[in-house]
Formats: sequence, structure tokens, C-alpha cells
Amino acid sequence: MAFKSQPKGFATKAIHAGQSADQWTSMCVIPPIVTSTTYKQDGPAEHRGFEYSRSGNPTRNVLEKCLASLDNAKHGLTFSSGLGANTAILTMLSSGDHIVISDDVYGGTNRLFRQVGARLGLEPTFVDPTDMKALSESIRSNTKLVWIETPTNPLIKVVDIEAVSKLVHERSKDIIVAVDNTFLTSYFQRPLELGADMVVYSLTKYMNGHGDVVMGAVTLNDDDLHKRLRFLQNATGIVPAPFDCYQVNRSLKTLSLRMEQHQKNALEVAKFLESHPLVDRVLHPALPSHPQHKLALRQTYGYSGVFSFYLKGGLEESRKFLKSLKTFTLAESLGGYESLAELPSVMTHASVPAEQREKLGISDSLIRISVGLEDSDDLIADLGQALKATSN
Ligand code: P1T
Repeated sequence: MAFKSQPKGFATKAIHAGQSADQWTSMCVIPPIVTSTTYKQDGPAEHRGFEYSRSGNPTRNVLEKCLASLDNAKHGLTFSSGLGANTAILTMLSSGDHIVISDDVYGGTNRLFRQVGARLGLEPTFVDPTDMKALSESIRSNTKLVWIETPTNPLIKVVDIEAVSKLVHERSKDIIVAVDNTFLTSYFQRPLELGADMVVYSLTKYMNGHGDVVMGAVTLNDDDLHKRLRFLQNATGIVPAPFDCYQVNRSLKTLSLRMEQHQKNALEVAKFLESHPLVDRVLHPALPSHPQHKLALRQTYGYSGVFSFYLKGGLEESRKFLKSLKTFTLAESLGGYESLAELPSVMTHASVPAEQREKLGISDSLIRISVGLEDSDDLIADLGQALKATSN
């Protein structure tokens, strides 16, 4: 088993890109948290790059430059949450525009496009993005955006970014292909290199990795799309706080180390679960049993710590299992140093219509876990005792 090999330089960029001491008159090595909301001007409308902290902030700038560099992108923009980033992209569209969106996405993304987008006159069509024929048939003359998550949340389907981008752009160069890269981060997957137009993040997850910031981001190469999105960042006001930008910028310094350890721990845990008699099926792209295992190896530089599995039984068994966990915490979210477990059908994906959940396989026996950075033996022991408690 071998994923794509990681080119050298990622960790260096994470530590140095955008961070130069020369940009500050104090020459401070660690970027400061600039809390000022406004900036003195030399004359009316004569400023030195900053006017007001919604339109631009020095601490935010540092983070945005670093994020762009990690995706080998020209531009990076941050927003006050992952859904805030999605909202900014949504506001690039106009009433009557059509959106094609993966049928398996984070519940909040589904809710945003289905309940908010639809009310604003944007028509969403949900399709299985691993079915290229269905995807092709769903594109219309008024389609403006194709939105995929890969791997998908919570079913961990791997989508062929290169094939989707090619198919969509052959139909029209004007359709934006956006890829939510939250589950893998720029360390394990770089969608712009595969033909996507925009990469979207919930930085709340691995990119920050310490469970203490809610933030989102977009990276992209196209100057015109960047200009439009930069305008909307200011015009809609969906901006993050300077302190939070400082925290995420600091967290990026250890991204490669954290992701390597998440990968190692999660694979050990996945193998343990796959061999357990009370587990029906494990959905982890690095396991040969995963339906898109070969694609995952071809497309990505590795795999993170979040994956799902089907427990034998139903809601009662799942509840018993989750309530018996001790080292794993029963909670929504993922991507932090601490291990989490949850039941998507009643938690993160409760807002997805029941018939869509059923069709997709988001049943009451589907458990999603986020394997953290604890000692893997302790995590495996915890899962083992909870599985034992479930069968009692
Ligand atoms: O929570 P927020 O920062 O707004 O990000 C939303 C979001 C976007 N994209 C993906 C793939 C996500 O997983 C999320 C948030 N997801 C969870 C909170 C969760 O437990 O799945």
C-alpha cells in the first residue's frame, strides 16, 4: 500500500510562508495579534494597506498567505466558520442559478444549500459524485457550481477530483468546481493540482487541530474569482477574529507532524475494528476493503484520523457502545488532538432528510470516529471495552 509520495517542503512552508519578520516595524519573529479595528490614514483615503479590520487585518493576512502557500494556491481567504466560507461562495451566485452538490456532505452544508440556498432561488441537485454518469446528467445550462467533499462526511466515499473537474470544465469553463478538503487538509490532498477551482475548509478541524477555534477558509488561483470572493468577505462581513487567526496560524506549524500521527493511529484502530466480530464494516480509504481504495492511493498523500464503521445491531447497540467509551469523548466535530466518536444519524447529520439518510446508508448503526493523538494502544483498549459492554 502506498499513497502518492509527499514532495519535500511542506513543513517549511507551514512554518515560514507569510511569516517574515520584515513586515513588522518591530521585526518580531512571531506574528502579533493585531486587535485594532481601524488604522490611521496619512490623508483621506490614503492608507498603508489597512483601513478597517473587516476589510483587512495584519494577523489575518499572515494566516491567509500561509494557507494559500500550503495548497500551492495564489490566494487564501478566511471566514468566521467553515459554513461561513460556504456562505460566501453561495453569495457569488444569483437567483435562478443551479448547483450540483454531493449527496453525502456534512449535514450543515446540506442544510445550507437545501434550506437557505433554495429559499434564495438557488436550485440544488444532490448526486452521488462517484457516479460520473449521474453527475454528467445533472449538469444544466444554468449550472454555476459543482460542490464535492472528498472523502465524504460521514460515509468516507472518495471522489475522483481530476475526473470531476475535467468533466465539468469540458461542459463549461464557467462552472466553479469547489472541493471541501476538511477531512484531509492541504497536507494529504491538494485539489487545485487536480483541476478544482476552489478548495474549501472548515479550519475548525485538523487545520487548527486543537478544538478551540471555529473558522473556515477558501484557497484558489483565479484572480477574478478571488476578487469577487474578497469583495464578498468584506461585504457580507463573515470574517474571523485576529486572536483566532493567530491560533490557527500557530497550529499550522505542526500540521504535518499531527497528520502523520493521526494517520498512523487511525490505521491501527481501523485494522482492530475490521477484525472485531461485532463490527460489520469499516469505511477507511487506506484499507483494501474500501470501494475507492485504489483511487485514494492515486489521488492523495495519505489519510487522516476520521472514519466510520457499521456496528452490528441498531440504535440501542450504538447508544450502549457510545456511552461506554471512556477515552473517546461522545461529541460532534473531528480533527482535534483528542479522540471523538458520534452517531451521525441523530447528531451531525440529523438535519439531512430521513429518506436521504436512508438512501445513503446513514443508519443508526453507522458510527463516526475521529482518532486523536493519544497512544493508540489506549484507544484500541477503549474501543474494545466499549464493544464488549455493547454485547452484554
Ligand atoms: O463547523 P464549521 O467550521 O462551520 O464547518 C462546517 C463543516 C464543513 N465541512 C465539513 C466537511 C465539515 O465536517 C464541517 C463541520 N463538521 C462537523 C462539525 C462534524 O462533526 O462533522
